[in-house]
Amino acid sequence: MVTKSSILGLIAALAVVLIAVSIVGEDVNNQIPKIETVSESGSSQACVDSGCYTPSVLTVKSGTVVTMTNTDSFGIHTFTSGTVDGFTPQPDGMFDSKVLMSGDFYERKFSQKGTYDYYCTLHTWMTGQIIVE
Ligand SMILES: [Cu+2]
Repeated sequence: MVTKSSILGLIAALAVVLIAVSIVGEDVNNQIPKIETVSESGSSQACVDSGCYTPSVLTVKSGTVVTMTNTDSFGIHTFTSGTVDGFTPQPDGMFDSKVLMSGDFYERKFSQKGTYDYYCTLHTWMTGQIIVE
């Protein structure tokens, strides 16, 4: 039997689902602002296709502080802004973590919208991108 209260209950349940969907949708544009290095990314180029940084493309909103951590216990790495032409680094001077020992991290706030390429100065096959929206 359909009662007035069961219909109200159904509407309430639907509202909860819609709110949950909208929160999940928001999270897509609001990734956790951290980037890590892939294990052993410095000792071989096996990571190139899947990404030597993870995520290899990070999208954040302007004003976000991004934490870049060397989680690779097998090597030292950098997060240096710029591009790599062949194996020749072309730093653009926007940011540079300098050498990070395993476990070390570097933080930078991204206030300006744009696309920021970066690479590892020690292993120039390691490249990534930060997109600030
Ligand atoms: Cu490296």
